[in-house]
Amino acid sequence: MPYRVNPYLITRSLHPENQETPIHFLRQPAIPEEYFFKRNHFFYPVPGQNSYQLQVKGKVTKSVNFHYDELQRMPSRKLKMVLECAGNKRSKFKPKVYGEQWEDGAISQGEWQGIPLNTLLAVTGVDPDVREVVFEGYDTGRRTDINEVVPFARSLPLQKALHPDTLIAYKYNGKPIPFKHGFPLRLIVPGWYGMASVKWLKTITLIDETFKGPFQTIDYVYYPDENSSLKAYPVSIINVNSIIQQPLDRSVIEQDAEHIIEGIAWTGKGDIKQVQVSFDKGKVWREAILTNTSSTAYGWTKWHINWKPPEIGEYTIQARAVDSAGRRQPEKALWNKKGYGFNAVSEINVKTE
Ligand code: MTE
Ligand code: MO
Repeated sequence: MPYRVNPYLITRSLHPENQETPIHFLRQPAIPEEYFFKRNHFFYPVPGQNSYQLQVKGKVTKSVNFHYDELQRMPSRKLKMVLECAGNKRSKFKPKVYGEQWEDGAISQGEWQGIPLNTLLAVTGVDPDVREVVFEGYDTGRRTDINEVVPFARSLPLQKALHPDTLIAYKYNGKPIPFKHGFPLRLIVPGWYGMASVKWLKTITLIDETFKGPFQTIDYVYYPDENSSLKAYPVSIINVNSIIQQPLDRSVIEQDAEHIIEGIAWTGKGDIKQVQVSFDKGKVWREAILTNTSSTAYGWTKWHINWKPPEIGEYTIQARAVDSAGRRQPEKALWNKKGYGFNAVSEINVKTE
């Protein structure tokens, strides 16, 4: 099948295909397919057919195969949400870490439509001893670290799986999900980093133990510094974070003019309450104006602030977001071996003349 390749995305790896979005394209509230970043651990699977079925099995009263067509007739929900890779901004860690060197663009936002997973689990029944729900995709490949061929599979704690916003999605921005983003069915877990939202869903299995797949126990774990007293723990909720989209980093701008500094901010916990901007390396923080704050439960918030550079010279512009859970972007991100969750204060440099 021929797929269109968008020349404006930045390729971090060709096979599997990993591409990020230049941040100036992240301005619409619903990002179209051609500007949607791609993160794949394996080659693309064989595309699903319309006769496609989703099997729900394991510790259930009865296993059920749900047909793609039947799913579309069940009561659905629509959610506009940020999908961000846990490795977004990895290239900014110091010291550097291994893995795709994402800059700021492994993030997107769009509207997903699907059936709450709890609707399907009400049909199958859930055994009382269930602890986790495992989601397996159609894509498989050899992991050289464990020398095994495995599918991409992830689990959720039962409580998160039952949350009404955890969806089995079949539409993106009002159309069937683009193949590279999970057609025909994709799990959608708002508020969690992207690895939780399993594409090309094949099976759902309820288990009474903790899932030990490599994408759960080797990858997507915060391994802090060797010397640190912090213990390794799994990657889940999106950190509070932001980007400065205008001006772009290392721009040369006019001194004797009013500039609009703008960007987006997002979080996996509550919503964005505040964005502060500094033009003097953190001595003074000014409040940015937030727009579209309502309607953004899982979406990003746009912010802007006006600025007239006081003199000719070089400036560092910094932005830090605060969420309704009271979390704020830290001065220094928590360094971890695999480079997840980078959310230090956002920073660009400009020169005025
Ligand atoms: N699902 C499958 N089946 N295979 C994958 O490799 N990658 C995950 C997640 N779901 C992945 C997957 C990761 S790490 C991210 S960040 C998102 O999908 C990326 O979604 P996208 O490619 O639609 O942007
Ligand atoms: Mo990811």
